Amino acid sequence: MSRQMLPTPVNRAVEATKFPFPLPEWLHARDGRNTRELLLEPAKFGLGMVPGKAAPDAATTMVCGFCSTGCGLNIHLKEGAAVNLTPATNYPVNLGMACPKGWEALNVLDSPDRATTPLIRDASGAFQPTDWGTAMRQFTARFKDIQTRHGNHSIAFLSTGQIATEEMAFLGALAKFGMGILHCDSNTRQCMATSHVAYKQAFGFDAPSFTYDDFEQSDLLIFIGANPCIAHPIMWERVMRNPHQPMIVVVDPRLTETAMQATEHFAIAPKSDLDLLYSIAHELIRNDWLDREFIAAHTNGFDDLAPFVADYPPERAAAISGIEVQRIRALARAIHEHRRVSIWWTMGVNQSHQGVRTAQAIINLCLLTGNIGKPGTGPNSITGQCNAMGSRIYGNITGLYAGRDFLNADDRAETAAILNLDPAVIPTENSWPYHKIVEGIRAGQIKGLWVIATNPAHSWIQQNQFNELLGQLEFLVVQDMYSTTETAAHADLLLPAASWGEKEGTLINSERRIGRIKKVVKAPGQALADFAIFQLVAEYWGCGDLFRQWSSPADAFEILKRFSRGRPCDITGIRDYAHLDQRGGIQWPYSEADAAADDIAQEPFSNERRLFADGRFFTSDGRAKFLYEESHPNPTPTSAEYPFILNTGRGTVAQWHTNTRTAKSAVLRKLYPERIYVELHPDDAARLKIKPGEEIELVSPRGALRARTFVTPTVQPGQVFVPLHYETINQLTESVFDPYSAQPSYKTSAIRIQKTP
Ligand SMILES: Nc1nc2c(c(=O)[nH]1)N[C@H]1C(S)=C(S)[C@@H](COP(=O)(O)OP(=O)(O)OC[C@H]3O[C@@H](n4cnc5c(=O)[nH]c(N)nc54)[C@H](O)[C@@H]3O)O[C@H]1N2
Ligand SMILES: Nc1nc2c(c(=O)[nH]1)N[C@H]1C(S)=C(S)[C@@H](COP(=O)(O)OP(=O)(O)OC[C@H]3O[C@@H](n4cnc5c(=O)[nH]c(N)nc54)[C@H](O)[C@@H]3O)O[C@H]1N2
Ligand code: SF4
Ligand SMILES: [Mo]
Repeated sequence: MSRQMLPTPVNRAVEATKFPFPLPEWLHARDGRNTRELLLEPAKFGLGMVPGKAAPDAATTMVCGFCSTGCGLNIHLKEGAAVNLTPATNYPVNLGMACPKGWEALNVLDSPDRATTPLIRDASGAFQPTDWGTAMRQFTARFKDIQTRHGNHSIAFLSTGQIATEEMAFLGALAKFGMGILHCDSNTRQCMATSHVAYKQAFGFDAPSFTYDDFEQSDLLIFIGANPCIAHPIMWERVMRNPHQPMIVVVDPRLTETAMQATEHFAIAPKSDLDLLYSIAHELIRNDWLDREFIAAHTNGFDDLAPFVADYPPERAAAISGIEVQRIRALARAIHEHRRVSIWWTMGVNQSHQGVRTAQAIINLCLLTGNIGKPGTGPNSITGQCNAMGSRIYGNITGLYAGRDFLNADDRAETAAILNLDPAVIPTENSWPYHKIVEGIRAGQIKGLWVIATNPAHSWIQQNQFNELLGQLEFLVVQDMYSTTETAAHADLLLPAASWGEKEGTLINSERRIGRIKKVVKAPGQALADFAIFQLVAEYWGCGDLFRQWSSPADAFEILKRFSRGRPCDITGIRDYAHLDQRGGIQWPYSEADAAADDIAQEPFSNERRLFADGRFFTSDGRAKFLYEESHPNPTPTSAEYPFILNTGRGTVAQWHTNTRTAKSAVLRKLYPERIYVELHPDDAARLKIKPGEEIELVSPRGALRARTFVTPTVQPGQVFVPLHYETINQLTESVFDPYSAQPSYKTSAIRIQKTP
């Protein structure tokens, strides 16, 4: 790697932009808005300080277990145990940087509410500690009893994008082929389902094509519904290193930290992205700003797309999105005039009533202009959780391993052959998606639920309804590293899990890079790695013999290699875990042929791999598809009674989701507001006579919450923003889903605000 090791923002102000509006005292912590300062001067904030520990005698590198950036962290060891960490300078992802969560990753492991023994709910409703044997016997007896009385499909699981690929893959096999569980899903549904479906339909495989170097190679970067300054700060640092004086456009209803640092901010009306994107396609076609050669050679459907978007002139989009016609035209022209255009999207797109079509409208723009497969280009979905990508490919949840299909007999036969199983154990139908499982609980079809490494009682949409349904279950098992999560509060049985840093395996980041996690800390008490818990379940369930091959994470990795052979995600060239260490992670695909070529190459191995350089996609004819559909208005419009649009998302760089982990670090706690707050425009505050800092009530037909007001012009009038990290947030959200991906639309609920009585 010839890169400089330290961040050198070349083209933009080195000084972090200060938040341009006055911040109240209680929000000063939210100088975390000013995340660059946290990244560039971590010691100033007490990050990475572990007083009182012994001097290290060795170090090892592993990837961070929070977000999908997948930063490399050097773990400093004393006699094999972690004493401290620092961001790896030679890891191709982060080049010596980490955000506060990464710096504090070891410290959150040490907490009095770690689950250290299995816990069984007693008759009085209290948790009682027990041993693994008792817990497993109860697990098996209760779930089997439900299956006997209500049929195989009456138990379900909800899992995660935050455990190792080997673990989620093993769980998928165990539950679906060993335990007779059909219905299962994961929190990846809340997050990446839209991107998964959008890519699969357009490219024939769920294949984001980019590599992080593209952040540095683009001359026009467009971020749609993405706030990387807060959610993916190290990716944003890669943008800051871009030497091409890039134009940066942010499309977001809020003036986010990212928008503040961009060249242009398009303060779009919520959920009008599809109209905006179609109008840009309209302009590109009308002006013949197209890569006609690319379209002819590598795509299908252009002849139908052109008349379709003819109905979406900028005037129409302007009326809906609030973006002026001239700015829409100028953006189309900018896409035409720049040589390397990349469009990045995250939850502002994926969490929408038409998320899949919006993602595909982004893909269409790149296909129209040939901005794909080349450095600095691409329709690029940024993933969220550290291993959402692993769950998309190897979760064995919505499809069989490595992009295979439950409905396809050949795929089932191959799967059975690779696992040495009777094909009859493989379901011939698809699982219900998350929201159908929830409905299944309501309808009494699902009676038992196993929740692994996710906290839906906080994070699932329309919380009151969901939590009521948890109470209807006959048996709820929660497998978590802490015993005090909102979901654990409803559990009949809690299984204590070892966490990141306490177990082995691999994670796959946003740019398809497979990196290692390692055991550098002993798990507390009797907590076990999720992998080991699944092994116990297999034995107690009585199907252990089917899964002898899954004897360790490293063996599971070998199984995944076999599933990947000849597929777009081929990783047969990765020799073993040590190979991942040597190479600073490896991006898929990496076939045996790739590895052989690398081994004889004179040049140092290039650690940046892009897809589609040859214009061949994974569809049967090798062409990408233009996909589109009429845009529909947001199904949850405001009304006289509920006149505000509630937007939700990431609040600070120091908070992670439901805050089970990040609340455990004293340093992180200082970097975010302790109490829930709502961002409200000054005009609305004045009209409603709400003072800054006043506690107000937010009400939807589904629930209510109280929050402190942060009066700020970063939100538009008529819109409010509340971070998702506080327990009550999903009281207000409404069950609306994308029809293709079934991903919840978390960002556009109609609510009213009122003074507290
Ligand atoms: N610090 C921190 N980092 C994280 C996480 C965390 O919890 N904390 N979580 C990780 C995970 S799992 C994920 S999925 C990612 C999410 O990363 P992001 O998607 O970047 O984060 P969000 O804040 O959820 O949403 C992004 C933006 O979408 C905007 N938005 C809302 N509605 C619309 C709309 O209709 N159109 C457009 N164009 N934009 C809209 C919001 O205003 C918000 O600024 O972050 C990852 N990184
Ligand atoms: N309103 C609103 N709601 C949202 C969103 C939004 O933007 N707005 N975003 C959605 C998105 S994108 C996401 S990804 C979800 C996230 O929602 P969740 O997945 O529910 O959130 P987390 O807090 O990450 O939950 C992970 C759980 O796993 C536990 N855990 C951590 N490591 C391990 C481990 O190794 N093993 C085990 N067994 N347990 C472990 C943690 O303690 C925690 O309880 O939230 C969604 N909810
Ligand atoms: S940016 Fe993401 S992967 Fe990197 S240190 Fe922060 S949380 Fe970890
Ligand atoms: Mo997510």
